[in-house]
Amino acid sequence: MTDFFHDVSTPVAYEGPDSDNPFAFRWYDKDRIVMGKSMEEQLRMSVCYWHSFAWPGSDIFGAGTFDRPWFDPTMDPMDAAHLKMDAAFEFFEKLGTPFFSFHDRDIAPEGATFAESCSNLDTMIDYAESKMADTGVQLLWGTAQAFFQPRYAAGAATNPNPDVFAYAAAQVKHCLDATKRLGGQNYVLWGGREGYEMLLNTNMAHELDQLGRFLNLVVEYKNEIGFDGTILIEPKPQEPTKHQYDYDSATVYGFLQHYGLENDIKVNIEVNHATLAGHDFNHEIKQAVTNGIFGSVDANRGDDRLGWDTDQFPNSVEQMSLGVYEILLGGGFTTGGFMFDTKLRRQSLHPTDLFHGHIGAMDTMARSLLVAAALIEDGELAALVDERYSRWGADKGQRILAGEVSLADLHADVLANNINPTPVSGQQEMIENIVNRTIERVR
Ligand code: XUL
Ligand code: CO
Repeated sequence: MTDFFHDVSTPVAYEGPDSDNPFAFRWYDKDRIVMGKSMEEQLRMSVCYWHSFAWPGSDIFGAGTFDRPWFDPTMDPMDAAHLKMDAAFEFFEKLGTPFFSFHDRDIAPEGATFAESCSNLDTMIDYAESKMADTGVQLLWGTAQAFFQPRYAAGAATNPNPDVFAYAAAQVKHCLDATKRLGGQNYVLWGGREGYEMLLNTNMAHELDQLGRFLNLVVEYKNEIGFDGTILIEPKPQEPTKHQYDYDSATVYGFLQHYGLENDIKVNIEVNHATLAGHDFNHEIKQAVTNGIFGSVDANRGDDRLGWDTDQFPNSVEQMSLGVYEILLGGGFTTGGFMFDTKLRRQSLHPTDLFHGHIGAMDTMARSLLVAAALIEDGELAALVDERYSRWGADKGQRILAGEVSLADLHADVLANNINPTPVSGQQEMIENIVNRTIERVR
């Protein structure tokens, strides 16, 4: 093990809510059983490689602020990649997350040719394999970075040039092989530039068909090689494109149905992508669970004042509890988990800031799990919902849903029986109070 994070000498431990040790968990007690599984198994938390180790602390107005030895431009890129991986695994192990996630280009530099890029990745996958064996850290998901390089400026799968489509397909094939080799539990596709910047130069119908074809190729290949993880699309409404085709969960579901993929691909929902799409996080979860395509979560948050994707660490127990509640109602994670697609803010340049960000986020998720589990175990909210729809259980409601009555039948019924429904309270404030009481109560 390296000692890049030498300020944190022991693995981060659980000390309970009364601890004020900044390097201890106050809520994440990994072996504590919550709704039949340990916290570790329920939350399946993952560190992301890109923001934590490959991003230098730059923003759209300013250069990198992070002083990490692997960013030294005079270093051989493969030596830098090894050094970065040493530090990354030191961090995963000290923090105690069971998983990590990566893009191909986060862990291995792009070479002068595609063949060299593949060989760089293969070398780093070998190294990751040995690191995983040594530490027990597992891979939640892998993904190909098909949006950074200038060749992808006009999209990857949706590029007007079929050679770019082919290049992206080749990159995804190689990365899917690598993900399988490392026992990855999922493979993610975030369509960073699969959208348009200008409608006037865009053949939308053609681009959608290209994307549908691309995803079918991925599913066919996944089956061919026997990858038993889940293929996930990560919806996002825009940024960097003006409009991204996989705008939100509902749009993705319609797209998957149109291209015959709704049983093969699920969604990786990112909290701040939901916000950017004008939705609440729990809405996106509910939408995906309802359509049977819920897969995994990129846990983060935005900033109320900034319009771009700031990817901050989650710190709202209320926001996360409402999301975890929907996840638990949907049966919990299977192959997915909470992946911290989170970056430090530019001024948080000390390596230990990475611990503070993740410790706070993991405690937020753990406490949210306790709140969500308490809401479910109390059953008060579920009982209110059941009661609210209970009249549909009677004969009239059942006949309507079964398609046994026509519009004219309903017209006749309302006239004949002088039906005049009176509204009932939705009890929204009372329900909000139940949530707040539960947040106050759980320990
Ligand atoms: C970008 C984003 C990506 C994906 C992986 O907004 O969320 O980091 O999670 O490509
Ligand atoms: Co993400």
